Amino acid sequence: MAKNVGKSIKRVEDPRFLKGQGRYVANIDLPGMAHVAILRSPHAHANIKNIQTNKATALEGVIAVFTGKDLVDAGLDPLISGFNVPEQKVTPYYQLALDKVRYVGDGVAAVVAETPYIADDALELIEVDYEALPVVVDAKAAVEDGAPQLFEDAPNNTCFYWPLGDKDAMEKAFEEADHVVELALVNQRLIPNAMEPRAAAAQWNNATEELTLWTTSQHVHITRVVMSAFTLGIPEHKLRLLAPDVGGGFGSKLCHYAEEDIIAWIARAVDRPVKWVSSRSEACLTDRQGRDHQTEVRLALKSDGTITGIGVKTWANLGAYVALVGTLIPTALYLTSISGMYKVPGVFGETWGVLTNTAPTSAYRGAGRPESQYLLERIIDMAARELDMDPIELRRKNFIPADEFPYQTPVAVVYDSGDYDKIFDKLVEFSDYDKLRKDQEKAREKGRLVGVGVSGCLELCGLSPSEVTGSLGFAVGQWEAADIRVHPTGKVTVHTGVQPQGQGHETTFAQVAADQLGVEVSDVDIVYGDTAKVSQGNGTYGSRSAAVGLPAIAMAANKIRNKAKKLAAHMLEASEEDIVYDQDEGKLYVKGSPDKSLGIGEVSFAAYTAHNLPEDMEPGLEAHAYFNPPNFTFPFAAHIAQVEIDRDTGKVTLQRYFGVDDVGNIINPMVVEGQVMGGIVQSIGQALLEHAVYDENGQLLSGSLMDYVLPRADEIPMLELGFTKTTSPTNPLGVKGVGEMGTIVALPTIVNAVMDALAPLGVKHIDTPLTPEKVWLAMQASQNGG
Ligand code: MCN
Repeated sequence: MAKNVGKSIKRVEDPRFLKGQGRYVANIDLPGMAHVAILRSPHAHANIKNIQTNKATALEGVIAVFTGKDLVDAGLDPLISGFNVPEQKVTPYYQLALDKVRYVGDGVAAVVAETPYIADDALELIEVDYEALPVVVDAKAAVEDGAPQLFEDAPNNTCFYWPLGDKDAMEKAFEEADHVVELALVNQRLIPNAMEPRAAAAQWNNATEELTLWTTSQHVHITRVVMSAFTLGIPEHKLRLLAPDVGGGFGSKLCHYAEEDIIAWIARAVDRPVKWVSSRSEACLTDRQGRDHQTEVRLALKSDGTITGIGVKTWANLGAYVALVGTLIPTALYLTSISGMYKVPGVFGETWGVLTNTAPTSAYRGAGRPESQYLLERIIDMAARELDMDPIELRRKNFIPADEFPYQTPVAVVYDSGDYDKIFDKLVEFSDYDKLRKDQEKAREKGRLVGVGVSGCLELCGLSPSEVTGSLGFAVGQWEAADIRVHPTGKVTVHTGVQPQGQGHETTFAQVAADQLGVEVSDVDIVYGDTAKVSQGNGTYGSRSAAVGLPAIAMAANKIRNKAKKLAAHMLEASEEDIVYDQDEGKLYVKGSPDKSLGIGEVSFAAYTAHNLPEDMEPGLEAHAYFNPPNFTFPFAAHIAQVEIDRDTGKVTLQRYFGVDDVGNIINPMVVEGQVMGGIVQSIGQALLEHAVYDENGQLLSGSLMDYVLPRADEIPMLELGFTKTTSPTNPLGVKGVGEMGTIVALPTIVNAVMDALAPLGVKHIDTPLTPEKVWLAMQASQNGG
């Protein structure tokens, strides 16, 4: 029985956050620090004919003003695409626009001044002569002939086309189907809205020619490679990146942003520390946004409900430029899970990646997988209604049987492990599904619009196997690294290449390290997010930290244990094979003689004093490990929502919510529940409230939190959660990721519930967000025969 793993230990990081002692990039204040503000394009599409910066430069307190040309002249190369789809078009993304702006918010010039206020004032003195061009914001409209063109080298604004699966098998399934269900849906654009807006601060050391950049990033090592090898050209060993406390990322900080290059370059150019902090409105305009898919999905079934084919066509809006992983999301993270939990022979999907005059899109919690599971779980629900089957029954009929894992899907990936009947059994029991249905009947008899929505989902996560991700198009490896240093006194420092933005790594990682080494959680310090301290890593996204980061720690701990055993054997004059490393008690003893024992601290002290080491043993007790797993992990979930709709206003009230998740072995149940809850709440936002709306001129209409509606505590019902456990064979800890599960499953669950409530009125589908206005209009249209 593990001492710490599996326990709901309170998060050790929380006291500092609760006391306001977190250290964020915006808090960094260095002697002589200057401040940067960035001029943003007010046009969605325009040629830049001229930029006059003289008046801004002349303002008292302004240190310098730079344009895109200055950066290019100084040798800065454009941002890169870190994932490359075959035949992906090259569409240069300059840190500051050169001759053309392509979305409202595109950077045009940067002002450096003594204070942030002077920098902001100076922005108004920069005169830009724009020649406005026609605008396109909708992905399907952008691929039409005659649509405004963003880049000459990307005809019809099509950056790539990516097919996956067996087209012939899919077509055969539809030819032979008894029943075909079709749905066109929009997965609307979202703004991630991390609580901490992005920021960057940089310091150049003229003497050592080293540059330090503090940045709100989910992956400092990847950003360092990109800045060193591709954009800025400062050698990797002279470039130190730090992400101190990061206040939420949700995928939006999984990117290398223009501002990171701009701030780093300016610090060197003016030879002063500089800082840029985004405002909330600037964040709405320029943070990477999520989703924005237009999809046509078809499902082929036999009359008994057996699903035989899935066909998917998606136009994915990439925005104006390809973000670092912008093309990864609607391809390898999307089409690889379009058959979900189901055994379907004919599966084929295709994505067109489309450039439009909107902010670039990229990862947002779930990133590609909420999109795939939403279309699948929606159309399965529609099929159940059309075949007059219970939605759980139809799903059960098509699950991949538990004894068929590992399971090769028709869309490239192999599922590691799963038991989908088991999770639905638990959900049915846990939610008292039969009673929910009976209560619904009674409510319907009284004329109330009550709906019960069901959804399953699975997630490809634990982004890892480097051979696979490389073959898919990733530019970097996806292993993880860990370093353990046992200090002479037995206290432990763990360096990990992943880095939290709120996921509680300081606690859960310490739980694993403590158990692995037989020390207390309070004796372990988890260090992350600093390239000078952590030698290598790939950061946090794709729910990979537990499944890829923790095994690296376990592997390094194993090396430590082995060395400690060897040393203890020498100290106790026993043979190495007879030494027991007791991880519960934190001691090493001779088998059969527990009184002949040494504490971990005694062994590590001996390792460092090195007065009496075995022959060939080096002093010290530290180890390094890389973990490159053989496969992704595939956690899964089954959720139910109960909603009621107000007939007069169309307002949806979420009344009850049940979720059962399977994330393999759980390190910290409280953290895991928190992750699932946070994820569900984000999808309540997508289902009912949030939408990044651009008008036809490319102006962002929901550019502030007055217009972009986030869910609030009073709209969230009690989230009743349970778990099943199907361990993953892909890592020694048997864990699967959890960080995105709630987000992936909750959207179809809630939308299915709303459509279930509206079914008696004949409403089949409404695109999210299901605002009162949209629901009410759909109700009116159906009552008027529309
Ligand atoms: N964990 C566990 N047992 C498991 C799996 C995970 O105890 N079987 C713990 C882990 O040790 C970790 C946490 O749960 O403390 C989440 O682990 P994991 O699922 O590996 O996800 P990551 O740590 O890699 O986090 C990434 C994931 C993603 S992709 C997004 S987006 C996201 C999310 O996590 N963004 C978040 N959760 C977030 N939570 C907060 N507060 N803020 C964000 O920006």
